[in-house]
Amino acid sequence: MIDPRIVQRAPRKGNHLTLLLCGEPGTGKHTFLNTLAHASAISNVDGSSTGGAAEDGSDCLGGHFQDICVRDPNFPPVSINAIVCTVGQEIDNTGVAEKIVKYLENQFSKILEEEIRIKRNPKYVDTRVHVALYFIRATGKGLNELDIKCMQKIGTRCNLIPIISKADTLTRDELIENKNLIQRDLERANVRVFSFTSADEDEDEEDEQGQFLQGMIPFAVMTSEETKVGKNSDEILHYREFPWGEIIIEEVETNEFNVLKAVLLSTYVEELRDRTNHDIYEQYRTEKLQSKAVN
Ligand SMILES: Nc1nc2c(ncn2[C@@H]2O[C@H](COP(=O)(O)OP(=O)(O)OP(=O)(O)O)[C@@H](O)[C@H]2O)c(=O)[nH]1
Ligand SMILES: [Mg+2]
Repeated sequence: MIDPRIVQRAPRKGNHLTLLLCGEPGTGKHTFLNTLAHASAISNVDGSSTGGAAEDGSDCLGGHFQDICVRDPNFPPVSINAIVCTVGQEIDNTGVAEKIVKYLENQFSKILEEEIRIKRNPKYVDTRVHVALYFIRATGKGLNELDIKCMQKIGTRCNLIPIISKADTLTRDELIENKNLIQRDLERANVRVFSFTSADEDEDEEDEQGQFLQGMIPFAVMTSEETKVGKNSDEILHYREFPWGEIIIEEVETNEFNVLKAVLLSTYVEELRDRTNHDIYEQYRTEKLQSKAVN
């Protein structure tokens, strides 16, 4: 179900997005990706720790790379390069945030090198990450230190969208309380979160939508890998079973996964790419070229 407040963009050819999914172990990163993929299963979803952008061995992020093409009848097709990175699984987590940022910067550095080449490589593949989804444990009240540190760093080099996963494990009141605590912690720590609101005040309709989305941060999502075919044979529905019955992920009105899905596959896909290119990469580029000029 698509929220009626979300305006869809007209389908575009060649929609593409590079997605980084970060968070503590077991926060539902792979399940999110599977649900987003609109497939009954993605082969190799727990995939190799190489592949994709890391094939040249220069990135050493230790993430899992996954390429998917989302063919959901409700949205234009989008091809997604996903990198799934688990944080907080080591006893000593110092350096994990830096490692992620290094990965993000390495992709910028590659394109910068390409740009200043006299003869450009026509086959150059742009591996810059357009959006980082940061998965926050539903049961934590607010943010822990590692989450704050990682998000502070990631937000400087990527469009960052925080998510509370497994929202179905909280009551409505618990969810509201947890959202408020996370919003407070994000603000206190000056985490740079993706802004949905338009700087252009003329765009009233979009700004209403932007404010609606901004107020939703962190998005509270429920996802599942269990699937069945919907009424239309091209429709795949994800469900989660409970002792009291089952829920269809796509049909739960309060599930903000459905809103986030529209954001990623349609409404903000271009904006995420544009901001990566024009704001975040541009800032990196200026810093690098200035530091070269000084040295
Ligand atoms: N109740 C509930 N469980 C979920 C949800 N999403 C995922 N899970 C379950 O949580 C467990 C972990 O999910 P994964 O997707 O493997 O988590 P992950 O973040 O990829 O974990 P790592 O690879 O260890 O970092 C699985 O048993 C999922 O079925 C959800 O929305 N609600
Ligand atoms: Mg996983």
